[in-house]
Amino acid sequence: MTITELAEGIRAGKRRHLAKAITLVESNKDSDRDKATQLLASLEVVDTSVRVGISGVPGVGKSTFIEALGMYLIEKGHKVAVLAVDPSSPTSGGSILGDKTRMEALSTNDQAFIRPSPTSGTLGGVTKTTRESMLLCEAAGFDVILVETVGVGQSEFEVASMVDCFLVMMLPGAGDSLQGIKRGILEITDIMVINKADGDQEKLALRAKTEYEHAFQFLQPKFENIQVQFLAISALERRGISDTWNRVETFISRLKENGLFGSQRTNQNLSWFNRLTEDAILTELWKDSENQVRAKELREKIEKNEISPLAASREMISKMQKP
Ligand SMILES: Nc1nc2c(ncn2[C@@H]2O[C@H](COP(=O)(O)OP(=O)(O)OP(=O)(O)O)[C@@H](O)[C@H]2O)c(=O)[nH]1
Ligand SMILES: [Mg+2]
Repeated sequence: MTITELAEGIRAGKRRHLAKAITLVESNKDSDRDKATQLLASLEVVDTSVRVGISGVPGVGKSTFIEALGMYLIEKGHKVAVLAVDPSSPTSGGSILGDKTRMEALSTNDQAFIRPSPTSGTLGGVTKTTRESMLLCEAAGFDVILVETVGVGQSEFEVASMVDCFLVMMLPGAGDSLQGIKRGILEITDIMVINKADGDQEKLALRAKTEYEHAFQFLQPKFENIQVQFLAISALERRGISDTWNRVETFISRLKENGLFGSQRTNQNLSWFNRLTEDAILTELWKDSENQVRAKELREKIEKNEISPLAASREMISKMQKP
């Protein structure tokens, strides 16, 4: 399939073309990177979408929630793309395939598009191509992009840096203390959803919600004038789904009213440009065999304590072959 055909298919909202294009974007081959760049350049930038990150520990109910939210949004006339970023799964789509049972309706609905992350361990991490995939989904007419992450390593922070709104899912009971929360998560949270507020756990969930609300009072807000939202829901019983979406929309409106929606996206683009460029420079430098040999020699000297890491690095830099 040519780039033009791919682009036409995407513009027409064809999921098969979208899937192929994402595969192209995910490829590490130089020639594919060129084609991907060409494809992205030929597509119109659509900036009317809403990008939402959804994170939480395994088992919190992300997939159940996304199935419910996705179907709710489709009923409202939206087209929903789900991009899953899962550094814990060693094979491509390991967990999302198992997830198909939990996203049964969504995975077979033609207004939805679900895509697992590429195999972990690729250069630049699992989120390396998620941004480009997101742009492709938007060009294909998907106006709500949900990026799901289980939150291992840096993935939560990476996802938070590519979405408009970051939603964190919590289990009831975990609110007893804030110690269970990974450092830095609170600072990137826009909406906190305590899931499984049903049956025996409903009271616990409501209490957790209050506790988190109190804890957040002492934190510096991410955006001035925009409060973090808290709610307790049951993804399984589909309670609180529309309420959650209303909070997302309210959050997005507040961003827009304060001129922050566009500036956040611009800042994200700028830091993404920096990351891509730095990665590319490093790749180019390490392609040079002289650089490789010199680094190897210096490493051996460090092992024998013949040179300090600082001195070695200065020597490396001073004699570096530039691409
Ligand atoms: N009681 C109750 N159970 C829920 C709720 N949401 C999800 N579950 C259950 O919790 C389990 C895990 O749900 P998933 O949706 O697979 O959770 P996940 O966060 O996607 O998990 P990973 O993909 O492993 O990270 C399943 O057995 C769900 O049925 C809820 O609102 N209430
Ligand atoms: Mg899941």
